[in-house]
Order: sequence, then C-alpha cells, then structure tokens
Amino acid sequence: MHLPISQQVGNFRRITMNPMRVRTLKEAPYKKGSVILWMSRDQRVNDNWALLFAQKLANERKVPLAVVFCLVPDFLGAAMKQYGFMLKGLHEVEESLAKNNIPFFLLTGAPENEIPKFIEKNKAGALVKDFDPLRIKRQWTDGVVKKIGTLLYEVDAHNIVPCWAASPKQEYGAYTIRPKIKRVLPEFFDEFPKLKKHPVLWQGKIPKTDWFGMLKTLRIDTLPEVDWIKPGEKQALRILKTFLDKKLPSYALKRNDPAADGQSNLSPYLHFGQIAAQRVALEVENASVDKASRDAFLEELIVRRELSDNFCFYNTQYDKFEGFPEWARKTLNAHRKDRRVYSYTLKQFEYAKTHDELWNAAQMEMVKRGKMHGYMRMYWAKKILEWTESPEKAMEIAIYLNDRYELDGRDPNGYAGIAWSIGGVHDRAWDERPILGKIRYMSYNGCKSKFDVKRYIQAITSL
Ligand code: FAD
Ligand code: FO1
Repeated sequence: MHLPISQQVGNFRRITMNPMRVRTLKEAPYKKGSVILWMSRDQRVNDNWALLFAQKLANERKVPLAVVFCLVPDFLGAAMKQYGFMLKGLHEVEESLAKNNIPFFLLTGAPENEIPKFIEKNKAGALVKDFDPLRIKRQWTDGVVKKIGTLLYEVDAHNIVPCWAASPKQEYGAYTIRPKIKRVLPEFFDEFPKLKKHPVLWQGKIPKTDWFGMLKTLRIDTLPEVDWIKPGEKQALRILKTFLDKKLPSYALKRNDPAADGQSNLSPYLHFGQIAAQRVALEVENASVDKASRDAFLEELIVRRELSDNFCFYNTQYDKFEGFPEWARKTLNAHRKDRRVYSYTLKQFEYAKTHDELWNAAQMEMVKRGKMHGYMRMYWAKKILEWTESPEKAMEIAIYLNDRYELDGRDPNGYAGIAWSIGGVHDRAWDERPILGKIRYMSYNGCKSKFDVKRYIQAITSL
C-alpha cells in the first residue's frame, strides 16, 4: 500500500518518503471520497511529509485533497502573542495551498467534534493527520478515532527519524538515543519531493476564511505579539539562510553565550511547523562550514529535539514530578524539608521580582521577546526549584511561565527541558547539596565565569 512517493537513487539523496513514517490509526473498508489532511503540528506547505502522503493517497484514488485546521479556543495557556504568530503562518499556508488546487478549511471548536463533522459532511474517503506526542493532542486523536468511520493515517512529519522508529521505549538520555538515531538516520534523511498542483478539483463550496471573525472564538489573553521575529514559511527560510551564512560557522563557540546572538532563532518556526527540521538539517549538512559547528548544531536539532519527543511519547507524566527518574524523586524527596533561603510566589517570579538580577533579566527576556536564550533557560528553571516550596510547585510555575510567554512553549522540548532542569530527566546524579539534592546545580558565579553577565543584563534592560 505505502510505496515510496518516488525514488531517485544515484549520487543524490533519495527523493522519497520512507513508509515507516506512517501509522494506521484506524482501519476501515475502502470508501470513495476526498482525502483530508488534518493539519496541526506541521503548519506548512513545503517539505511536509503528511501533506505529501495525503496527496499520494488522493492521487492513487483519483480524488480531491483538502487541508483542515481546527482552531481551538484556548491551547495550554497560549495568548495572542502565540496565536497571532500561528494564524499569520496559517494564512500563508492557505494562499500557497490555493496555488496547488488544494482548499484550506479553518474549523473552530473542539477537534474531536469538528473533524468528524467535517469528514461526515464532506463524505471524505480517508483522513491523514500529523503526529504529536503531547497528551492533549492524543486526546483529540482518540476522540476523532472513536467518531469517524473512515481510514485514519498518522504521519510523523516533525521528526527526521519518526518517533516510533527512533526507539520503542523511553530513553535514558542523549547517550542512549544518539546511536539509535544515527543507525537509522540514512533511511529517513531523504530530500523532499515537491508538492504538485492537485489534479482533481474539490467539488463543494470553498468558503473564504474569515481571519478576523474567528478571533472572536478565542478565549485567550491579549498579551501582544512581538515584532522582532516575523511568522510564516517564507520568513522561516530567510532566518535559516541568515543562520547558515552568519551564525553557523561560530555556533559551537557562541551558542552557550547569552550575551552573543549565536543561536538560530528557529525554535518558534520549528514549534509551529512553519519549517521542517529535516529541511534545516539538509541545508546544514550541505553548508561549507567546519564539521565541529555542523555537528554541534545537528546534535541539538536532531538528537536533543527527538529525545524530547521520545520523552513525551513514552512518559505520560512528562510534566509531573512522577515523570522524573527514580533517583531524582528519591533525592528530591529527601530534601523536601530543607530550609529555602529564598521563597517566591508565582507573581514574584512572573514580574521578575527576585533578588537575582540575572534571573530577573532572563524572565524579562522571555516576557518581552518571547524567547529566552537557551543557556539561561537552564539557570532560570533550576532557580525556580531552589526558590519554591516543593519540586511539584517548581514544575507548575516553570511550565506555566514557559507556556504563557515563550513563542516556542507548549512543546515537547519545553516539557523535557524543564524536567531536565528540575527533575534530572536525561541527566545523571551530581554532588549532593541542600534543596536540589543530587540534581545538577547552576550558580550566578558559574554564569559569571562563562559569559559577560553584565552585558546580557544590560541588553535585556534596554529592550
Ligand atoms: P538553537 O541553538 O539554534 O537550536 C536549534 C534547534 O535545536 C532548536 O530550535 C531546537 O529545536 C533544538 N534544540 C536546541 N537546544 C535544544 C534542547 N536543549 N532540547 C531540545 N531541542 C533543542 N525549546 C523549545 O523549542 N520550546 C520550549 O518551550 C523550550 N523550553 C525549554 C525550557 C528549559 C528549562 C530548557 C532547559 C530548554 C528549553 N528548550 C525549549 C530547549 C532550547 O533551549 C531551545 O530549543 C532553544 O533555546 C531554542 O532557540 P534556537 O532555536 O535559537 O536554538
Ligand atoms: N494546534 C491546533 O491544532 N489547533 C490550535 O488551535 C492550536 C493552537 C496553538 C496555540 C499555541 C501553540 O503554541 C500551539 C498551538 N497548536 C494548535 C499546536 C501546535 O501546533 C503544536 O502541535 C504543539 O503545541 C506542540 O507539539
């Protein structure tokens, strides 16, 4: 059934889709009717394995193809800051799809109701969806599976090595998943075929999307959008080009310096699926840059990122104390009653009112720019553990703030990053100390010895 989309083996990368990217979530007898792609995590037209697979299926069946996106009224604490970024990207998706004879439908409401209604109303023959390990997404999917009578396929369009192909279990750390990913990477690291103008036209009415009207369906906070980073697929490619030309050569040296602009800034685009990690990796692989920089970047983009998906996929308690490894729970339990020299409320953290100017600057970077530097994220989360009454409370506060203010929040990378910092996930035990027990410690003085703390604080203050 799932043959490669096309194959071009030679001196070049294969232009093909490995069938292991696809899982059947619901079997059903063949039914003639359109193929529908339920787009959610991978919000782009180019380099999208889910869309390419849906088109291949529609072509085999000689039927129309449509894309639906279901806009939910609130999503894990996201505000206008993030919804605005997403909706502008989706508007671009609608326009690019139209050029390919593929209509885009923006539904509003709960996906477990709206997707089955759409399938029923349009007498669709098959549904394709993109993969996401988050709990809420799985609940939506389970709801849809129960209500539809059509075939449902799931495609991992986000990871280079599909989550289920990378490993069948929760991995201990980068050191255990790295060799597994490396072993199978050549089987998945293919060039993307081009999406084609769809040959069979949609028969029904295609309503004009009311991009302003649907804002009324949202129940979200009005935190304003940021203007230093622009959304959308085209812009993502521009940011990638700037990164390749200007920052990749010094990535290994500068990525951990919050006072330098050494990171790619691709995370918001990767989070909303406005660019494929696989496109980024293909371009980095081909860049004429020394191997150390390329390897350092690909370690983050492939190994660390896919490790986060692995964690959320196989550990349903990914955002809870109960999701920490046993050694970490034990050591944190042993230190529950330790005296906290500083103890802050959520509001004090939120308004950056701690005694530590470096921590406050990191918090303000997140609030104002919507993107905290990667190195500061570790320090920021670890201090929340040190300055709250319990690890459970620390998790709650860190996740709340991360999901509310980061453009790239509400993502497996966020839950894994926070669980690493507070709960030793993917890390090892370190020397024992108060409150943190054997969880790795970070200090202001440690930061001072690594980068120009004053320069970082000044840069944030002048934002
Ligand atoms: P670059 O350094 O340019 O890296 C490129 C890409 O590699 C990133 O976009 C990301 O996809 C991946 N990557 C880099 N570092 C990591 C990492 N440590 N773990 C997993 N993938 C990584 N990342 C998010 O995308 N969303 C979050 O909400 C998030 N929250 C975090 C919270 C904490 C407490 C910690 C410690 C880390 C968190 N990270 C999160 C991971 C990482 O800090 C960010 O991905 C990175 O800073 C994003 O900036 P960039 O794209 O410019 O990174
Ligand atoms: N996915 C959807 O299918 N519908 C939404 O309305 C939606 C809103 C949303 C808002 C902020 C945000 O950060 C993500 C949002 N997503 C939505 C999901 C997103 O695309 C990602 O799939 C997950 O957050 C991470 O895997």
